[in-house]
Amino acid sequence: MDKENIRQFAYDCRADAVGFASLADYKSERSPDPTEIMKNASSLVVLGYRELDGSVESRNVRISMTGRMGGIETSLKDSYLVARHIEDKYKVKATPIPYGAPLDMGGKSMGFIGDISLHHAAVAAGLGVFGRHNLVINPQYGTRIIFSAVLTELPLVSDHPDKAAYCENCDRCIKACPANALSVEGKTDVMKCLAVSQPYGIADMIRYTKKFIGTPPEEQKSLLRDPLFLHLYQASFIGFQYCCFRCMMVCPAGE
Ligand code: B12
Ligand code: SF4
Ligand code: SF4
Repeated sequence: MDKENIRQFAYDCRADAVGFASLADYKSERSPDPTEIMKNASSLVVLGYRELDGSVESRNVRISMTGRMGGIETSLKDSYLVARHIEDKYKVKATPIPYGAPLDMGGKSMGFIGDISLHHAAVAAGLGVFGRHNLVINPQYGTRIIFSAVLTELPLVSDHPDKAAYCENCDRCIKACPANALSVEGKTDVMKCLAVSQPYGIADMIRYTKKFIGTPPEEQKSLLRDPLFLHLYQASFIGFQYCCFRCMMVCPAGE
């Protein structure tokens, strides 16, 4: 009853896929304990948003990123509204979870581990299964789906796990990866992926800052017109600016 009410509410927002996971079924070994976020947390409502084919398939990565930004903004607004609906209707705590940022940039995780691992949450909520590219394949939208979630005290039973094998083992993702980041099964080489998918990220910011500091003041002026600086400036207000969507794009799995 509660699940169907929340599911319908989420669909009425803009979600393309909605699933529920009891925390007992959410298993992500390297992720933090969700009860550190919310002491009496009991379940996750996981929301899926399809990527637009026109954006993902564009040869212009700014256009792909624009489609992604639309998905992120929609998912953020929806997860806030779903959390508010749960608090209003059921008088228990609920909170939206980051789709990506903000991340804990300090400590051991160094920005690589989210507060909740959304692909593990999606699997626990029956929204799909991992493929060879280490992304979740949804039966309807294939790999072209991103996730957000709501953590709540409301006890909810997990949706049925998806046991189907959607990955066709065609190796297209491995061959298409420009960073060669998927050559080892079950593991994405994070540093290789990052270098290509986020060329204006933190590593480049550190490199640029070091170069700037080490340059004599009279030459610093020209460094402020360097294209890399201008890209870093833009990325600093976009957030994570992805410049590669290949593993999502080439995967044939899904409807
Ligand atoms: C940090 C991060 C990254 C990092 C590191 C990834 C990593 N190791 O987890 C980098 C920069 C490399 C990255 C890259 C990408 N990411 Co990313 N990323 C995240 C983020 C913010 C946190 C991930 C996290 O906490 N992982 C938890 C750790 C503990 O996971 P892990 O144990 O290391 O698990 C990894 C492997 O062990 C493996 N794995 C785990 N269990 C199993 C089980 C089986 C059977 C198999 C085969 C593999 C497998 O998959 C994981 C990924 O490598 C999430 C958002 C979120 N909050 O979840 C998005 C997220 C995972 N990213 C996403 C996407 C789409 C991408 C990119 C395509 C970039 C882009 N253009 O959007 C690439 C794809 C890279 C790839 N093919 O793996 C989506 C995935 C959607 C989906 N359909 O699955 C997420 C969920 C964002 C979202 N809101 O939807 N990402
Ligand atoms: S996002 Fe690009 S670089 Fe990263 S794993 Fe996928 S195809 Fe490779
Ligand atoms: S591209 Fe092929 S091998 Fe890679 S995840 Fe999709 S179906 Fe599996």
